Amino acid sequence: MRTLKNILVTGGCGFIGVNFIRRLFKHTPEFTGRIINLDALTYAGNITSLQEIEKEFGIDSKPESRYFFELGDICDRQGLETIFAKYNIDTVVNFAAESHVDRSILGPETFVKTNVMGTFALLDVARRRWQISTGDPTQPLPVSADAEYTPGVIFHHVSTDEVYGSLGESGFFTETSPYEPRSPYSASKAASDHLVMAWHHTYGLPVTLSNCSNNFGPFQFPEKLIPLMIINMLEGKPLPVYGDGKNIRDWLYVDDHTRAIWTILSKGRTGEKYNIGGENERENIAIIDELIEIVAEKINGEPQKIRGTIQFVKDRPGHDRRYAIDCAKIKEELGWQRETPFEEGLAKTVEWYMANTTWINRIRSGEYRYWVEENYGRR
Ligand code: NAD
Ligand code: TDX
Repeated sequence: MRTLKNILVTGGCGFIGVNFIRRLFKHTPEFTGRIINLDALTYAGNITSLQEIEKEFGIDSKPESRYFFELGDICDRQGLETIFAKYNIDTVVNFAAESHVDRSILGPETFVKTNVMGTFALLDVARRRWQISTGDPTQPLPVSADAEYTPGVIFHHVSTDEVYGSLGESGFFTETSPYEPRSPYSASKAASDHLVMAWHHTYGLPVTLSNCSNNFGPFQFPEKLIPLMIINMLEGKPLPVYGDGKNIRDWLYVDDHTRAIWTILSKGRTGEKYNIGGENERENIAIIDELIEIVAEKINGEPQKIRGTIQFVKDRPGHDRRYAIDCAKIKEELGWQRETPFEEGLAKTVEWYMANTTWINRIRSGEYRYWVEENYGRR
């Protein structure tokens, strides 16, 4: 078991990052280290999602503080160098990314910048800080697959099942499935995965990599299918279904994903990649149908009336038909398995969005960005 002391979490103000940080502080007693959350606070980053953690564990940056926030971009090498030195970083968990497929189709450039160049910058700075050099520190580091690193350091990269492309009616993605990305988003994530593995094979950097299926749960930005549908149902707005609605995704409750990442960090083998999935395939239209039933029951409404707001719209270009994950490796090797049944996760998610209208309204009004402006000037 690795003991992780100073974890640099990138993109910690996004959906999965927030859930990960909350899990570590609230539900992982064996974690006694510090988290340094580096986030550029793009449209998807919401600092207010971690207010409670900041209050309890940030304690105004006193010596006993265990939570720190750094506003910055993972592409900024100088900034990364400073953070590595300031906090003596021994672990990186790289969540930071542009994550929405539709946005990648409209504007791919930031995807290449953050997902590819950002991951490159992080890898390179981690290598520079962690590789033990017996030579002249002003000279370039010796290149070797057997290079020595500070004991215990680990670089974990969070990736997606979308790198494997689209499945037909049968079959599953395994860790050895060929990469066949088809959207600008998945192509940029695939590139980042290749860089991570290259840094391991060429320079010996201790890395782990995970490819996860579709997550859902609290704090997800309402551009993604499940929160978008819940909010639109609650507000009586149309429910836009792409194409015929029969595209299949493998859904995983976010808590199960963050627990899998913690498991890999603690005991995953370096140089290995692990698939994480919910073994829970659903057609989009079936998910929407389940959500309609849950929402109708909770608001005392008529499912049929909500169903009437479904609108089949133009399909997403290059829309992958089916994803399905074989996660036997993480189950057998590391003992992880999904715990939250899909229906339970879905009900909890609906309840969360119903109870957190302030969070939703802040996103709508952009109010969560005031904090950035007040503290760092207008961006
Ligand atoms: P998200 O879009 O909700 O959050 C991304 C976060 O990264 C935001 O806080 C944003 O401000 C930050 N960020 C963006 N660019 C940055 C930059 N240049 N420097 C620093 N911070 C930056 O994403 P998410 O859904 O939480 O996904 C997190 C990671 O998990 C991503 O790498 C994504 O590819 C991967 N993933 C997501 C899912 C899913 O279903 N959401 C599934 C598999 C893998
Ligand atoms: O309004 C919608 N209508 C619709 O039919 C939206 C937003 C989506 N969809 C469909 C497209 C997909 O088939 O629902 C499915 C899920 O769409 P998204 O929520 O956009 O997720 P997806 O494109 O599958 O990608 C997600 O899972 C893998 C995350 O956004 C990625 O970051 C992750 O890597």
